[in-house]
Amino acid sequence: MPITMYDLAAADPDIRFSPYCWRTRFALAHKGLPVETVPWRFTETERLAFSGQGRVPVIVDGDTVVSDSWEIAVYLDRAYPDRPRLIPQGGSAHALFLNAWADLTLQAGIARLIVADVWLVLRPEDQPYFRASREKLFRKTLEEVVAGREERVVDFRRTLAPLRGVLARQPWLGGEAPDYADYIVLGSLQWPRCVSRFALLEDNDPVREWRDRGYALFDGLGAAARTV
Ligand SMILES: N[C@@H](CCC(=O)N[C@@H](CS)C(=O)NCC(=O)O)C(=O)O
Repeated sequence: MPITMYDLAAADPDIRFSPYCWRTRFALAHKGLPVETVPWRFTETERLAFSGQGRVPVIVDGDTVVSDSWEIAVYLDRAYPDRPRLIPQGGSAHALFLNAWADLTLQAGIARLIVADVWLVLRPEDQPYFRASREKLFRKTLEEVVAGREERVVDFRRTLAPLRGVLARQPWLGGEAPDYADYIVLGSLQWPRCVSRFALLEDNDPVREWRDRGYALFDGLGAAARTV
């Protein structure tokens, strides 16, 4: 039986844009596990009540329910030890650091450039919740948050220098082959790619070359994502 995954959707149910859900999509593909995704919207928290919390991704694997993308990756390695590992055995520090960096630094930087574009792709009934919750967080309107992004993106690109440093030495963040370290950051970068036409990365950026190689994995899973 395929694993079920609750996946954040835009008004267009085929636009799936959550960075965390993308991490899980790549993780399931890496494990070779079939998945059926269920579109979920921001205001449908009661539909996730069975998971004991209100955020996606959530996976249902037989009788097991797991939420939180990191916990899902850990679960998949534990439940499917014979399939390729996502996180090296006994060596989770590298991926755990990337997870925290992507959540707190990378995605915060991306949000300041594209958060108003997220609002645009949502269903009208989800827009008030998204605007109110994010404006409370930023203490500004969404439009004020993204103002001046054409100039500010230059500083954002500089913050990706550590990725470029690693990718100059090895083809994947995981080393010679991709692993969950790659899927964390590929997930974060899939979010702006799906909801916004704003050019986050320059064409000749090595991060972009790696990203496109990552999106070609698993028969082009990431490349095939519906974008605005
Ligand atoms: N730490 C969680 C974060 C999950 C999360 O924040 N998901 C967002 C979608 S990108 C969500 O469900 N947000 C609901 C909301 O903002 O109300 C993970 O890694 O899965």
